[in-house]
Amino acid sequence: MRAASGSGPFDSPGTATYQHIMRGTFITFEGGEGSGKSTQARLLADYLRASGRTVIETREPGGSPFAERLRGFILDPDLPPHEPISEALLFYAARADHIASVIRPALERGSCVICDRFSDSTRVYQGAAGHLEQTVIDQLETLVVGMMQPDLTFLLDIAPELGLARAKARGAGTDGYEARGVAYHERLRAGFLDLAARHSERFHVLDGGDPKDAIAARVRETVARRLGAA
Ligand code: T5A
Repeated sequence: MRAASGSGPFDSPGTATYQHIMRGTFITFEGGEGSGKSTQARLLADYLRASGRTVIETREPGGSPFAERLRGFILDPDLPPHEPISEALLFYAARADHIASVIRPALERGSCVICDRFSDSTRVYQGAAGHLEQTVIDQLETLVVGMMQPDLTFLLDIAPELGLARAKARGAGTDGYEARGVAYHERLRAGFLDLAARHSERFHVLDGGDPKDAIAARVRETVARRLGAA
């Protein structure tokens, strides 16, 4: 678990309590629709379990019983038009419970937490592409997430046309985000790449258009290096 800048609801990094409590590793996967995040999160979890680690696989929105209930509501394509701030508050309401009931306890136990999307998705979907001011997201982030920032984030970068075609071919229902136009998905892609450039210490950008096995091998190498150094 990595320290965020600014104060949060948890101890400061460098204090005995902070280092004592947070023994696990927090890894997130980010990217646009159909970029292959869920596939890679699952493959990494299988690999780490096979090498003897305790792994918690989770996702956002969702990941706890309360947050999963909110997920159904947030992703309902028939939700009436609403303010970007309302949408962001719903994601952070779900995230607060997810952190408190799943992520933080697992990291305290020393587990590896692998999360399919986390706060970077809010910064990009509601911020860069949804036009909610980053200062508003910064405030919510400080309030809800604080120090619980990922140690490592994999960005699966993919052309929106390819990602959307994959999501469609998979045959699952279309949520409100997938239904938005290609221009919106281009803004998402640019937003993710910009975020990755600004936080290069934790982001690893991978080509989501590559074959699954090749991506998985690169993910494993990066994680092995990071865990080996921990
Ligand atoms: N959201 C979320 C926000 O707006 N703000 C937030 O703060 C958060 C947390 C979540 C939605 O919520 C939004 C973003 C999202 O729109 P979701 O149902 O969780 O919705 O959907 P996504 O996260 O977009 O996930 P998807 O399931 O659509 O896509 P994935 O996880 O990127 O892709 P995956 O792994 O399921 O793969 C899709 C298909 O492609 C194939 C797979 O087999 C599968 O069929 N595939 C590949 N094919 C070829 N080559 C590869 N390398 C492949 N990798 C996967």
